[in-house]
Amino acid sequence: ASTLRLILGDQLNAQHSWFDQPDPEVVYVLMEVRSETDYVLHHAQKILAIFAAMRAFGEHLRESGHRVRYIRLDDPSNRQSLVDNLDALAAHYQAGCIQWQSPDEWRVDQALRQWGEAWAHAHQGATAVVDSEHFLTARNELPRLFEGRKQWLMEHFYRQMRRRFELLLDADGKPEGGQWNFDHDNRKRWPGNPPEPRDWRQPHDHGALWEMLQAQGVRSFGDPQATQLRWPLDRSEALQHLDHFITTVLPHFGDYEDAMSSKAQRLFHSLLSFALNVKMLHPLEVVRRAEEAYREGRAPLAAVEGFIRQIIGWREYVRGIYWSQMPGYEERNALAHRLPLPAWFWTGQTRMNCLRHAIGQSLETAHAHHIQRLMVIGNFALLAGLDPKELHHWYLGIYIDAFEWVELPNTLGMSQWADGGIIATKPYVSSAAYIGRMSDYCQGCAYDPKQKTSSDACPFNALYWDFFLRHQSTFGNNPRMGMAYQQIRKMQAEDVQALQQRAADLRSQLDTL
Ligand code: FAD
Ligand code: DLZ
Ligand code: SF4
Repeated sequence: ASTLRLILGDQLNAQHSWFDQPDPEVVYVLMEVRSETDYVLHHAQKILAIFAAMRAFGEHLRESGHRVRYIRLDDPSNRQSLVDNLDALAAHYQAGCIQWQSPDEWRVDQALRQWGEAWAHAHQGATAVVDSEHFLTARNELPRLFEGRKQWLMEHFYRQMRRRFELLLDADGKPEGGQWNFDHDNRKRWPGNPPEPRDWRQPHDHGALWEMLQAQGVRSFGDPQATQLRWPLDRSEALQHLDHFITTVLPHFGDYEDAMSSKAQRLFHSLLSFALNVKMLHPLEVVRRAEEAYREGRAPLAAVEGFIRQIIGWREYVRGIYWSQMPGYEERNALAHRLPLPAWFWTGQTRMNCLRHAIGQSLETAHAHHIQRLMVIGNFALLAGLDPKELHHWYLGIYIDAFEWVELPNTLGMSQWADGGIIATKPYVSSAAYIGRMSDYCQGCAYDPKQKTSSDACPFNALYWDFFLRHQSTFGNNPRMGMAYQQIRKMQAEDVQALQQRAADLRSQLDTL
């Protein structure tokens, strides 16, 4: 009897030990299915890039001598769900054993487990779940690493990872440069120089794939760029992207990590999240390359440390949070926020320049960098009181790198405080002052960043104070938010009332802003 091995669309890891040796008894299975295209409304580029990368991976396996069954979306035999197709394939290949790599999403993990149990029982077959050989920590490791601690601080986790993988340590095992974290060096405004790196990535023509998706009625949004898709579609392209980032972009990553500009999109971010999340690149190879650039004097410590922290720190940490909180995490709504997303989330058509730019760029490229996601879009959503689950679906759909294990904790936890503060010790909110400091968005905005209550006042300002007023019972005693409440106590009653009135007006007409 043969063995079937399922490979999911975000498991395109050519280095996996599964592929060490071709085995004529083993059939590798990849499938394009409606259950995966339709669980949320996706950006067109996300579907195109995943399908194109899956197809390239199937080809690569075939060329390496493996047996591959690739089910295309429009294949007449396609039953359009992972488990229904597995049923049919198991019968077709008279499989005695079905194997899969640990899925990263709770929904898929559950579906495969339940199906596998029933199938093994009915057919006296065997199933096996193997590690995806990608992450640096085990799925359920986080609670143990934080045992006995009230707050699960990322920084604590990060230092353990630095030690465990001996990254940026000096000869005595102390942190390179005498400190673990150089964040305070990484908050510069971008003056327009050095110039944003030119987009050198090779465009791919996926017009035919796009036509197939349309003929099949797959719904999506955003600019497909079907004839010039620029995301890396196999490991060798991903390695070229990594090379380019390390040699020409990383040196400036730190300085402008938090900067935003209407004259730039990616600034000095790596654009590696898609390649990492579909497992074309291993996190350790990426961070070792960055460390090497520092050791050889090609990139400053603050940039390299900041970059490494995102990958061995935040990325692994949010995954641990996800698995410690699922199922049910997506239902959390600690601040009881219920407003629907304004229509301009789908068009970018708002007069607020920061949001027009951040959302417009997301629709155009399926990417926005961290501060755009957190301090423009997420910040506005939190201040306005948008429904966190609806927002979660929007983030899960729009970004090229969005997979639930990483998107959900970032959106619902870090950005919306909807988990009651597991990830963020205080909500990430700001008025126009922060956005004005970190970007040029406010110049040339229809709204005035200095005004609070006039009809042309920046909406962030009144919404900011109203947020603290509305949530005084939750945050009033939080020492990290004492400053804001102190300022409120100093305000005149009529000023407070004017802020609240302006905020109520704004919240009642979000679509028109
Ligand atoms: P860089 O800035 O170059 O960073 C390098 C790498 O570090 C990234 O590729 C990514 O793998 C990792 N990284 C950085 N920040 C984080 C973080 N907070 N959590 C996890 N990994 C991180 N990242 C995703 O990969 N998928 C998502 O769906 C996602 N959703 C987000 C939603 C919100 C509301 C916020 C605030 C952040 C989200 N992030 C998500 C984190 C981060 O914004 C992206 O990883 C980053 O913008 C990807 O672009 P880049 O590769 O150029 O990143
Ligand atoms: C995101 C996505 C899409 C759009 N389509 C597919 C697909 O057709 N087949 C597949 O195997 N995977 C797809 N994916 C990625 C999956 O959603 C991802 O594997 C799960 O979220 C598990 O993490
Ligand atoms: Fe955004 Fe307000 Fe600045 Fe306009 S004035 S760009 S809305 S922060």
